[in-house]
Amino acid sequence: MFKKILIANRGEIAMRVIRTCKEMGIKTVAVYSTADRDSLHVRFADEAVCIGPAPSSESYLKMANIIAAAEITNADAIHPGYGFLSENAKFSKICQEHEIKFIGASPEMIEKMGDKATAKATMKEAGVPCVPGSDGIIPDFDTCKKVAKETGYPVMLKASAGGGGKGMRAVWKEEDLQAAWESARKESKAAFGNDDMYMEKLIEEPRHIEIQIVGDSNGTACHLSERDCSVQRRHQKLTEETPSPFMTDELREKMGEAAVKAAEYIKYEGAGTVEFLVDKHRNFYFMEMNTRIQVEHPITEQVVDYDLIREQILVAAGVPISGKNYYPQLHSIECRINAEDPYKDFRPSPGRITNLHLPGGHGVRVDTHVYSGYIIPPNYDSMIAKLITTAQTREEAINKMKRALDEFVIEGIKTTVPFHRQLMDHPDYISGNYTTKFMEDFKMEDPED
Ligand code: MV4
Repeated sequence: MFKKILIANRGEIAMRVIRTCKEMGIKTVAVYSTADRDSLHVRFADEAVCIGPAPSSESYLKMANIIAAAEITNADAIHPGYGFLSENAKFSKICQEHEIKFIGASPEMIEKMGDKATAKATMKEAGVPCVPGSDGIIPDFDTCKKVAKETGYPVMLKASAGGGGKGMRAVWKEEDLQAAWESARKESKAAFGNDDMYMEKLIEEPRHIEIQIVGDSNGTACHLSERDCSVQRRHQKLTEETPSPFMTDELREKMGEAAVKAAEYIKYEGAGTVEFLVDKHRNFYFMEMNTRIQVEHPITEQVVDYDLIREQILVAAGVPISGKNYYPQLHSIECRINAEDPYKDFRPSPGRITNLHLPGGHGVRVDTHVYSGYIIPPNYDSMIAKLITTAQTREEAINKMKRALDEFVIEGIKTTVPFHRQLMDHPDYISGNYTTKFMEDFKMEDPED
């Protein structure tokens, strides 16, 4: 087993990893930028190393500084958390070269799944259902026109290097195709330095349902059921739940089996997520695979009673998994609490937290790094806490969430707490009848009106 793990991240996920390491008797090393000098992960780790100034590009993304921090502290593994270097093939490779275990995917795996056209082709080969469309990358506009006609409008143009919706265009008729083709390529080139495009049939009003998987070094994989992440705004998830209100036992069996097949086909090692689009007829299609621990992992932990960070560490150390799948025994909901003003188009609201009271009690989990007096720097992600409630039924989990949101006191900055409180009263949320389009129609009710 590892003796010392360096956590190449900040915020709540750094705290999350430190907690599990402590429980496993593993020493921890925090890294921090000068903006995070007073962060809790710095205080709670056994050692801490400053890796640069506030901008991520000069600290949390600076590979040489992180490797140097691991070497001077004698860390034998690096946990990258999510974001930053967690899906960086070059960093995974550099860790290998320095004989430091990267607790994440191999460079080859990251490359294969990072390129969306390659990922899709691989999944198709594995027998995982994929959205009909082009056979890989489209070489030119004439081919694009031909493929669109064969696929049938509406279609979705997607950047192979894409993610987060960048370089993606829905096209409803042939006369709009050329403009979409050109602007999507331009956007992709600017964002990723690559303008390879592929095409799919457009799935209208889909749900985003993902399956958590774990694979070991023997090539065995299992799934831990689904998370419904359909409540998103500009490709940012706001809340997630498990089980999905749209799920049936039969669909879970089919999607779980597809995800395990995907993981075993590529000999996936570690924790990963297979994302699917699910249409109104409950057809499901492979969308992307994430080769990291995800923000929303706690809801899965709550309903299957399983520490995913512990499992990542065990699998990275070569411990085999049992291979059995896990099914939800409870219902769990996560609300992402962001330092944003939901009344002002969710604009960032960094600054000092002048007063804080966190909710608690039975079935309430708060994963956070903030405290009263903490200053939220403007340089990073705006998520400051994850509020997770767990109960026997969905209705109870919603009631618990309402109670916990009402208890949540945070002063000095604006947060998304009022948004979540209104969401929990929305008829379409309560009925479970929501899709990825939900937020397009959502309007905050102003308490002043
Ligand atoms: C789609 C789609 C509809 N049809 N593909 C969005 C992120 C990107 N990685 C894939 N995305 C989508 N792909 C086809 N063929 C709709 C989306 C999509 C979406 C997916 C999941 C969650 C939120 C979304 C919001 C807008 C569009």
